[in-house]
Amino acid sequence: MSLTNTLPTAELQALDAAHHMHPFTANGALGKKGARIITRAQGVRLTDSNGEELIDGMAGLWCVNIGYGREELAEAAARQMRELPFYNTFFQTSHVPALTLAARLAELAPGDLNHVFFAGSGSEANDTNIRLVRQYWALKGQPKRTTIIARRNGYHGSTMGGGSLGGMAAMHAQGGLPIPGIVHIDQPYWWGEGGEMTPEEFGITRARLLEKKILELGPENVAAFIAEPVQGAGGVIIPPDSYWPEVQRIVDQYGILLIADEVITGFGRLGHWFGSQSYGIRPHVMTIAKGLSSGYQPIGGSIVCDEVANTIAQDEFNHGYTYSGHPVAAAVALENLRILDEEAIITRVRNETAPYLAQAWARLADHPLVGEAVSRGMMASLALTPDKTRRAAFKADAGTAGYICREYSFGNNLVMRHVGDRMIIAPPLVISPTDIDELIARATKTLDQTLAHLHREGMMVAA
Ligand code: PXG
Repeated sequence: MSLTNTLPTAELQALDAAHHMHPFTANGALGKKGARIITRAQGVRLTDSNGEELIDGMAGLWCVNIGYGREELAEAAARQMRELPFYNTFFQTSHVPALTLAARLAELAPGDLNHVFFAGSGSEANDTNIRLVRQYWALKGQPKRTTIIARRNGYHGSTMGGGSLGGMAAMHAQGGLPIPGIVHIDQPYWWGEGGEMTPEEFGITRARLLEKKILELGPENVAAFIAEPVQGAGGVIIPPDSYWPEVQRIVDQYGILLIADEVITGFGRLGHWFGSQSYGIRPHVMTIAKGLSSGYQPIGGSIVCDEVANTIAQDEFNHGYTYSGHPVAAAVALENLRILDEEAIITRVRNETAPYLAQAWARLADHPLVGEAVSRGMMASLALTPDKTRRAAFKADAGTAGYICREYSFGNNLVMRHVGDRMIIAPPLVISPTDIDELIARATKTLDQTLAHLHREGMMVAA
């Protein structure tokens, strides 16, 4: 049985509208418009139910690192389903896929990040991290160390824990977030918030907010700091070079734990296995998901250093998920890691395609609508602005221009997202220079159309 193209598009859209509640969506409005139905994919391209072909500039949702259509992963899943489709790892049992994947991750992860606690997603893994770091300090005889410092406009998932660690105002406005014991400091977003400072000065200033917050709370009450090496969902915010070294100094000085949320930056996106390696940071815990399986199966986890894991091991850790280390997901992840490694995909990103993308993308900064065009590895973003000389925001509500741009982009068969008035891409790591050229051509056309639209509607007005 095939689940694709069983019905005409309009009927699929009607069923979707009637029964399917989409995440992060005003479902009433989408129901009227109709969702775009994606039916198949190959390489970096998606096909929709009308037969249109799109370049997937977002690698699914920042996850399809090896690209679509890799038979080996389908085979790995089928083989594992036949052999052992499920078993748990709770009650003194283990299985080969989970233990092999844990060992492989220990090999790949830097330093003494040698232990893995599995989850089904990045959100679940961050919920694990909250309990893990608090339990660590409790076992160290410092039970008051419970507060976790995170950042505004960071994203760490959508569970109660993940959504609380995240600093998304729109999420905190709903459902009673954040939970107690989590506080936020400002992000290192120079273009939007740096004022008259140089990026380097601003990076130091924003890093020192961590120190200020630790001192305000009392270091004896602080468990950990969590951050993404590069903010993804927040708009691909690339921190100034001065930021991470100063954060590392502060974390070391006050002896708090550092959690690097590598859900997006892990598995090659920044040209190394982990973003922490790109920035030279030494986390105690890394959150992983997405690129771990290239999205072919839902799987996430926490990679934990010797000191934290050995301490946690002293007592029962009352935490876990049915699907922690799911054998099919683990088998698929292992096959994905094999392909990333043996095909030298990450090396190619670092030495060839990321520099190529960086050059091509940077040229978009010449466009009259673009205030900055930045990239790191296979993550890139543009700031749309009505006045680039002043790094100005639009008079219209944040996200109005960005949404218009996104609509043109989808119309041009390029999946490029907007976060407020920033446009973002994070294509599969296997994208070729020719496809990068095509992506840039569609993005340029999109910017031209958006600029014409904003002029027409009298919206090129600064706040
Ligand atoms: N941490 C980071 C850094 C993420 O980007 C999560 C945790 C949560 O992972 P799960 O697997 O629970 O979704 C993420 C997820 C967006 C968008 O709009 C980004 C994510 C998820 C959904 C939407 O860019 N990132």
